[in-house]
Order: sequence, then C-alpha cells, then structure tokens
Amino acid sequence: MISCCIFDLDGVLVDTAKYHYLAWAALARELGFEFTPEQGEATKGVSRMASLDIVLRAGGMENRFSAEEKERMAAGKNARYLDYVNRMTADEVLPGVLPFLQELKAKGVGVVLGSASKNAGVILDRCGLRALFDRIVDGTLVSKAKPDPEVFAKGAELAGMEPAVCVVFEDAAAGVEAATRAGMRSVGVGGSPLLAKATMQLPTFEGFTFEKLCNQID
Ligand code: B16
Ligand code: MG
Repeated sequence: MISCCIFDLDGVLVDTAKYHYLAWAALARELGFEFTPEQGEATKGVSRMASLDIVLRAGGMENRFSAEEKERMAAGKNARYLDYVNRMTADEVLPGVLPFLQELKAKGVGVVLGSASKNAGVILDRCGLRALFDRIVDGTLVSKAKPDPEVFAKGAELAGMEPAVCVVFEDAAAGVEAATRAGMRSVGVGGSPLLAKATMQLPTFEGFTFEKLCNQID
C-alpha cells in the first residue's frame, strides 16, 4: 500500500540543480579553477557546506580556508543562487509534476516535501506549489544531511505515516540511500544511472499517474 509520497525538490519538482551548479561553478572560477558539470553531480542532494567541500576538493583547495572564509564563500554562492531562484516562475515546474501532485491530493494520498535545501520555501512559493503539500521538511528543519534518513523520517512522522507506506521521489544517489535507510521505497527521477539502487526508475513525470506508481512498485 502507498499512502504517502515524499518529494525531493531540486531536480525532482523543479530544475534548480542547474542554478546550484552555475553558482558553484562561478565560485570555482573566482578561485581560479573550472568546476565541471560532471563534478557538479556529486553536490546533488548534499547540504550547502558539504557541497562547498566538494567544490574546494575539485580545485585541490580543501584545507586552504578557515571556517569563517568558508561561511563567506557559501553565503556568496547562496546569494548568486537566489538571484536565479528569485526569477523563477511556475513555468519551471517540471513537466507532469503538477497533474501528478493534484491527483495525489484528490485521492487523499499524503504529499510531503523532503528537501535538503534551506531555500525550499521560497522556491515553492515562486512556483506556486506550496498549497499542494501537507507537510514541508527542508534544510532549516534537519541537522543531518542525506544520505542520513532524518529528512524523510521526519516527513513521515509529521504526516503520521509509517515508513512502509511512504515512497520517496529523488534525483540524487544520496537521497535514494537516505530513503532506503529510512525504510522507504524510492523512485529514481530523471534517468541517471547513479540512481540504479532506487526501487523503480522514472525518466519524467509526464503521463505518470498514481495507478502506474502502484502497479510498478506495490
Ligand atoms: P541550499 P534537494 C539540495 O536540495 C540540492 O540538491 C543540493 O544541491 C543543495 O546543495 C542542497 O539542497 C542545499 O541547498 O543551499 O539551497 O540550502 O535536492 O534535497 O531538494
Ligand atoms: Mg534533488
């Protein structure tokens, strides 16, 4: 039985992963090196400070900066990221997402957000998605980053659901691992081979329905 769907945000409902990448790549350029899209994959689903460490490691600069300097770099990256986010509109909700969320609501299936991002609220508002969620767990509410299961365990708990009836939608390997560790099934969104451990794969939400989810996963 599936009674609750828990959605990652970046890369699942909206393509903000590209904005995260652009903002990190700009920081890397300021520091004098290129941060490639392939290297950017490893920052998906990972917290802001852990992402910064990934970027600095890519440039061979992991031990060069004080905690204060790192905080400043992360704040600069976030300001750049917010420049993109503050221009987002509902057009950037990924194809098929809105009808799927609306169908879940109409059928009484729990709809929960489980995102590592501290900017999740502003993105949901910009894209007109907030009202579709019963519960929102974001980076401001959790202390342990994915692959720790905290964000999904908290989402299920707030929604009053057992992990066994929850399905997590994720675009990052760290998120799929977090779902498994939370005792939940998972849908790997976007078709990346890095998501092979998810219970099922979903290249796009276009044409996807709750019935198809139940048929493929239950
Ligand atoms: P912020 P998700 C994650 O969101 C992103 O995938 C990851 O790239 C980012 O570093 C993290 O949020 C923190 O984001 O800097 O906005 O707090 O995929 O878990 O929705
Ligand atoms: Mg994501």
